[in-house]
Amino acid sequence: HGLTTALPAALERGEFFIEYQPLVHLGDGGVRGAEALVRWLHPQHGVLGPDRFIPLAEHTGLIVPLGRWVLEQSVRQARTWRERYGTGGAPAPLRINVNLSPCQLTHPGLVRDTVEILERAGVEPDALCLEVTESALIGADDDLLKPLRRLAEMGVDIALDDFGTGYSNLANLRRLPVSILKLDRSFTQSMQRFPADPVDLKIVEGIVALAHSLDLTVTVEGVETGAQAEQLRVLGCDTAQGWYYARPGPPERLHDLALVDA
Ligand code: G
Ligand code: G
Ligand code: MN
Ligand code: NA
Repeated sequence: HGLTTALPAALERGEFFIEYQPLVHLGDGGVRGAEALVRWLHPQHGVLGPDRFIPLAEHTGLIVPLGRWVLEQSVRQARTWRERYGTGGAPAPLRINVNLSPCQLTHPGLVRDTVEILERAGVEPDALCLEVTESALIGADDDLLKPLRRLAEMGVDIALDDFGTGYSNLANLRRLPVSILKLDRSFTQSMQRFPADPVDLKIVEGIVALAHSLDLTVTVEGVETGAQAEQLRVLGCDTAQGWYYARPGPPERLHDLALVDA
């Protein structure tokens, strides 16, 4: 496969770049951070989304150095935002979310690399959230969870991404070192219909109640309208992400959005 063989050189040549999509607090509408989303500016094919090359990078193992690069860039960007919007010498409480592939979870250097990257950038662990998909943690044994647990103990947040699309046992959540549920876009999409399916509303309400009872916060993805945002706020969701607020974009874009110090 042409793209597969081009991947290592692409990393060396600096053909990857990161877009950031803001995370907004549903209560006050303030920006609380952003999710880092990697892209490849391919010399022939133009901009390729992660769905085009992340599976290839996972297959060849390049995901480990690529993921490390994404983490390093994102954490440095977080440092820039936190300084720029900080007040009275204190950094702004802006956070960065970075996606982790299952292969990165099993790579022995994960904890060490993450600690090093945070220290080099001078960023507190609680400014970082690592997103792991629900499917990556289904049936996870203790060996797989150990590095995540270690990171969580240091203050790094772990989010369960695409929540609701896998088949995880809800009771299983207690076993996982996660502090955030990212509710999959499919739930948000069902809010788009009016009137929304009352069963879907009940399901979201139930997930939120369960999450809060386990001290987890709930982030919703794929919010495209103000009506959806309001509905999800009423249902108790904490944070939102989606085109209604902003599409993924360059880091300067965050500067244009209203920032709340809270
Ligand atoms: O960028 P887009 O909105 O198309 O993102 C599609 C998916 O690609 C995301 O939901 C995320 O799971 C994945 N993704 C984006 N950036 C990264 C990354 O840096 N590492 C990994 N492993 N996955 C990513
Ligand atoms: O990590 P994850 O796979 O959830 O990445 C989010 C994906 O969803 C990215 O591909 C991103 O471009 C996309 N996305 C982000 N916001 C919206 C939205 O409001 N609507 C839709 N349809 N897609 C979105
Ligand atoms: Mn994600
Ligand atoms: Na997701």
